Amino acid sequence: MLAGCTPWPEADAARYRAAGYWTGETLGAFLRERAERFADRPAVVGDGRRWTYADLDARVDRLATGLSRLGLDRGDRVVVQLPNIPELIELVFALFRLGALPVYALPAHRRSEIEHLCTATGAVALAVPGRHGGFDYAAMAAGIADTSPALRHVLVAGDTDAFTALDDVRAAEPDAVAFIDADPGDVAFFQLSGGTTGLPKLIPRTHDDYLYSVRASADICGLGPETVYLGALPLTHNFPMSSPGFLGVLHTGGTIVLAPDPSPATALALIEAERVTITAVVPPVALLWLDAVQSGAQSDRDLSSLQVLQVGGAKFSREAARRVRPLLGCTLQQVFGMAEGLVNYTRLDDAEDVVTGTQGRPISVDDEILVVDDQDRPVPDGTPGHLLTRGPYTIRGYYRADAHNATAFTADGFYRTGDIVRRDPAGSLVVEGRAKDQINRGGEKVAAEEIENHILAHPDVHDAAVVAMPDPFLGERVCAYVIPRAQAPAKSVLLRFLRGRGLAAYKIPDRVEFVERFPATGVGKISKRELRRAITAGLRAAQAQS
Ligand code: OOB
Repeated sequence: MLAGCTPWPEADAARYRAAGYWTGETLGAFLRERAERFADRPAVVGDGRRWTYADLDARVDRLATGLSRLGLDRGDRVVVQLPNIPELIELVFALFRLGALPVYALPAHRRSEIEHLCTATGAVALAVPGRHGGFDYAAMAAGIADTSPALRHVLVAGDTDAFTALDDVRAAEPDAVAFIDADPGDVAFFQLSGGTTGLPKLIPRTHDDYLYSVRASADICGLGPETVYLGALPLTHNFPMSSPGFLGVLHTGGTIVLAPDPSPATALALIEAERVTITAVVPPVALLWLDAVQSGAQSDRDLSSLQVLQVGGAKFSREAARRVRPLLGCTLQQVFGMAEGLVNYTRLDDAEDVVTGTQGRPISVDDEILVVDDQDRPVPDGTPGHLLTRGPYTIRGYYRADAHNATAFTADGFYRTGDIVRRDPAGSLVVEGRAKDQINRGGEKVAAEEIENHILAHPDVHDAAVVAMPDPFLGERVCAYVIPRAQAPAKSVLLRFLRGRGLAAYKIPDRVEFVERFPATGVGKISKRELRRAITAGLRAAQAQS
């Protein structure tokens, strides 16, 4: 396995192979095989284009050839920050065919995150759109190219003067010798961890482990050749990629429809026009869709093709869950997953109270689930505890992170998810809270320490503590408590300073509170629990007054 990664112990690997989970298929070969089987069926629809499986496969060969001529090779890392356009799917499969490793970034990421991904993986190339959603990615890439020594290429989907356009890379004719057979047991790509530390950790996923989760997810979600999947969330995130996501759709010969954004106006129009059967969203997006239909703003849409709405990434309230079938006319599926591996689904034939009141159960009978107290002792079903997990598609370590791995995993290889859950007698999990120092802003994960470090870089700041504050729409927002030095900076100045550091917008604190000192725990650590309580009480009092 790639240096810096933690392999599964050989006995477990042998067990996963014997059970038929790890089949030896690689992502490069995966598309070729499906293209032969589903050649003339529609594969990808988006950005004004419609590609069949054969079209996609041929484009992938031509792009892989061009990338190879550019010097990209087996094992090279490529940071991929493309929005939901057909080229995203084309590019990642071209990289798989070369044995190069995509490093998945989100469109919301900015210089700070992308620079980190480039340096932490030694990426040789970065793929961005030119301009997208009002942001100039090519200009951002120019700054990063100056500071990332290994970076040799910036690839742009769209027009570009300064860099290499993907359209110019694609060879006219594919070159059969360009393709390699990757080792199915080795790392295929990197996902980004939601993180709890100063810098986001990288998650190495193998062909074997990931494709198992894709096949099993496609099965659980009832995908088939008639499936039409709307990619509404950014497709580089694990949820719309593999749960069952666009890979699950390609696995079964279905069609992926790409939405440029998940707003009700865009997404519901696409569901109607393309006869979408299933899609995946985070809770705030689901709330927007429910409200748009209920208020009449989108009530004339024909959504009768929609069979399943998957909601995950953050806790979906029971009240909202109950509105899905009456308003959208489809089955709700709750998805509680993590880029590190484990994914839980409510099943399509589960009883209504399971679907609306739990976050589902694991994909596999070989997903080992432990719910434990602070001393790692199992708690009885029904009692909340820390969720630990180990299994055929859950990593055993982050990339090049020995010190962090020592605490993020138990000695016997269980991943400490940082989630507080309770298990009901039927084995379904209910997410009750979180022990990790992270804010879940409507599915977007913010590591408190990362933001604290950025705030601490301001010369007028003495100390900072970032906590979640409740929000009816996003579930949580980001609140920064700051102890100033002699002179407190104006809030607007501090926020401008943070934006200037090139952070994704969702990480910029929604609220800043200046204080003289932080509440302390019994042992003298900052009591974040107390800070969360204070901001929650403050918000309640303000609401009662208004
Ligand atoms: C998904 O993956 P990540 O890596 O962005 O975030 C994982 C974390 C979980 O540990 C948990 O804290 C939270 O996100 N989470 C949920 C949840 N789904 C994820 N918390 C409550 N309820 C849920 N349904 O978010 C992800 C990956 C694959 C599929 C779906 C989501």
